[in-house]
Amino acid sequence: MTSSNPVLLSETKNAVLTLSLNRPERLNAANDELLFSLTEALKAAETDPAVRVVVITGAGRGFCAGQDLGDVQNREGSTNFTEHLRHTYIPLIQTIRSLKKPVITAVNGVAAGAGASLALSGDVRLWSENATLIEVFSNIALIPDAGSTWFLPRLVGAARAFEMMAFAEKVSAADGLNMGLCEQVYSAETFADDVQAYAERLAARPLNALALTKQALNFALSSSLDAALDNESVLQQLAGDHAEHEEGVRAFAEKRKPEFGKF
Ligand code: T3D
Repeated sequence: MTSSNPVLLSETKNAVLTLSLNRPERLNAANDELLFSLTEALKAAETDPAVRVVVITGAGRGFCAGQDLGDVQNREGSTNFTEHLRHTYIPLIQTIRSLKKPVITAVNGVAAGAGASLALSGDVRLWSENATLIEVFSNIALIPDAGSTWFLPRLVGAARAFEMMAFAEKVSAADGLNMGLCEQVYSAETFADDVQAYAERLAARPLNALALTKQALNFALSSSLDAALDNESVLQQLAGDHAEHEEGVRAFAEKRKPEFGKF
């Protein structure tokens, strides 16, 4: 099923919802309409039984060039950055991180500023060989926002994150893979098909267990080992009580592949 909003294209195929940021002439730089549309589409996906995995990608040659600087220039008076972030990027990143379905960020081209934060926010990050990531904020004398200060040091360490943020240099796909900024790099020609195939493989996995796994990882990233161990024991109860678990165990005993897709 395909539907379109001028700034966000949406297509569902084989349980995979692909949301494409659609301001290609601005490398999908984000305006408020785009940020609100994306957040709303993600929230709708959470309760849509036809969707098991969400892919966020960009139309054209860019993934997302961050905040639309044209809009910034058109702002009247002094900008309330805190309010703007609280109404736009913060709910978006929180929605991605708490969504009870896997979110893949499929980085087809340049991801800059808040676009880099968005690229890093996925449960899985798949890059095209044409993808680049730039913590570009310091070029306009801002600090990294939309989660970059949380995601990046956890992936590359604080000193490396600081260097990337201070110099705003482009990271290539090959370097991004070596640094752990993405899980896979695919050829640009086959990128959309490779992302779809990966997403469909993920969609066949046990969705309730993956949602709880995501919840456990989110918790563990900012907790002590003792707290994480205890949280696992609580979430394991929720996984073990679900019909998916019964299906997995029965399939093992019957020497067949589990059919998680029906739950
Ligand atoms: O609430 C708040 O406002 C605070 C939140 C801040 C969050 C942020 O994200 S701050 C960071 C904002 N983003 C940037 O500073 C990135 C600016 N863009 C660039 O540095 C470069 O465009 C790129 C490195 C991303 C890509 O370079 P390149 O050479 O591949 O492309 P280009 O030629 O620069 O851009 C192509 C077009 O996209 C161009 O338009 P034109 O000349 O063809 O009409 C360019 O102006 C436009 N574009 C690129 N980025 C933005 C943009 N237009 C508006 N806003 C952008 N961010």
